[in-house]
Amino acid sequence: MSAARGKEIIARVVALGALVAFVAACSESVTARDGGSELGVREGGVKDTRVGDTRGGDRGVADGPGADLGDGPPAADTIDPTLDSDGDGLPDVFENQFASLDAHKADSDGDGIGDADEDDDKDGLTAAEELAARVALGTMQSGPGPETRDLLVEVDYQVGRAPSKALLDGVAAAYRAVDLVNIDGSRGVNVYFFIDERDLPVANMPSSLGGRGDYLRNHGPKNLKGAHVAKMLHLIFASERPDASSRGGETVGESQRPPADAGVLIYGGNLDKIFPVCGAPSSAAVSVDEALLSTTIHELGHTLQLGHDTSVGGGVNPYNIMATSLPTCDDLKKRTRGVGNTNPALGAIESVGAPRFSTAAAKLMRFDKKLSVEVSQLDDGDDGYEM
Ligand SMILES: [Ca+2]
Ligand SMILES: [Ca+2]
Ligand SMILES: [Ca+2]
Ligand SMILES: [Ca+2]
Ligand SMILES: [Zn+2]
Repeated sequence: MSAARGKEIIARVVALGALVAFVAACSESVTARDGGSELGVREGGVKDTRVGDTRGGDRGVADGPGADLGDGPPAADTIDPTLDSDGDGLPDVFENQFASLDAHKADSDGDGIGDADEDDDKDGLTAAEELAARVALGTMQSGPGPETRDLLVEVDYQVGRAPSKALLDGVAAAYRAVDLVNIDGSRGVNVYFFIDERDLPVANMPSSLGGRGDYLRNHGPKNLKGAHVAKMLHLIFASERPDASSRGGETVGESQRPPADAGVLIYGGNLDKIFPVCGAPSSAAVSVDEALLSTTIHELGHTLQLGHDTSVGGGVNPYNIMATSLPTCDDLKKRTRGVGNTNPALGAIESVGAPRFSTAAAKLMRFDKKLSVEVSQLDDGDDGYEM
C-alpha cells in the first residue's frame, strides 16, 4: 500500500469530509428520551425477539420454540443446564441446538480444534464466545450461535442521546437484510445490543483523535468479561463534535489507536443542527431520525471493513448505505429511503426499506476483522476495502 493511500485513510478517519458527514448522517429519532422503558433493550437481531430490559421484567423468559408449550425440548427444570457430557466447555443444552455440534464429542468434526474454539460461521466469535453472549443476554435457547453471523454491540450514550427502540430496531433490520446466507439457512446478520452506560454527561468530543480514542476506551465494553470483550463492537451516541460540525459520526479504527480505543461515535447534536434537509414541495425532507439511523448503519459498516468505494458488482450506487458521493437531494433520498429503486441487490429499496447494503458490499464484509481498520489489511485495489 502506498504511503499516500495510508495517509488518505487516516485523513478520512480523522476528519470525514462535509459531504460524507452529510450523507453519513441519516436516521431514526432520538426524540425518545423517555426514560428506561425503551432504553434497556437488549435487542436480538433476528431470533431473539424477547425484549428484556435490565430491570429484569422479562429476563429469564424462555422464548425458544415450545418453551412454554410442551412441544419442544424437555422443560428447563428437567435438565441440568450445566451438564457438559463431553467436557468441551459447551453445555449439552447448547450443543444440542446445533447440527454442527455433538454433545458427546469434544471435537465434533475431528479437526483437532475443540468445539468451544470453533468459529464455523466465521463471524469472529467462537462457540464459547457465542455461548457467553447468550449467558449475558439471559437466554440459552436463542441468540448468538455457531451457525449464524452475529454482531455484539455495546452501546453507551450521553444525556439526551439515548437511542430509541425504533433506531435500534432499524439498525438490526438493516443488518438482518444483508444479502448473506448462514450455515443454518437463515439470511442476514444478527445484531445484539448491550446497553451499558446510560446518561453519560454531555461532553463535546475533542478535536484530537487521541482524545476521542481515550473517550472510547474509558467507556469500553464490559458486558462480556475477559477476552470476550474484544469481540464486541463499541458504539457511543454522543452529542457534538464542534470541530467537525458537519459530521454525523465516525469510526475510530485500530490503525490509528489501540484496539481498546476503536469504535463508533455518533454525533446526534451535530445531526440536530444539520437536519432536516432537502425538503421540497413534492417530497418529504430527510429527517433527523433518518439521518441518525443511516449514520449508525453506515458507521457500523466501517467496523466490518467496508469502505466507500465498493464498486465490485455494482456496489457503488446511491442506494448503498456505504455510498458517500451523493451530491444532490435526490441522491440523498435514494440512499436514505430507496426512492426509485426496486432492486434490493443495489441497497435500499423504496417498498421495503430494510435493505441498505448492496449485495456487492455484503460480500465484502469482514467479520473476522471487525472493529479493526488496519491499514495493512486494506487492499489497494478497487475492491471496496479502501476507506
Ligand atoms: Ca459439551
Ligand atoms: Ca473441531
Ligand atoms: Ca462464530
Ligand atoms: Ca455466530
Ligand atoms: Zn463513512
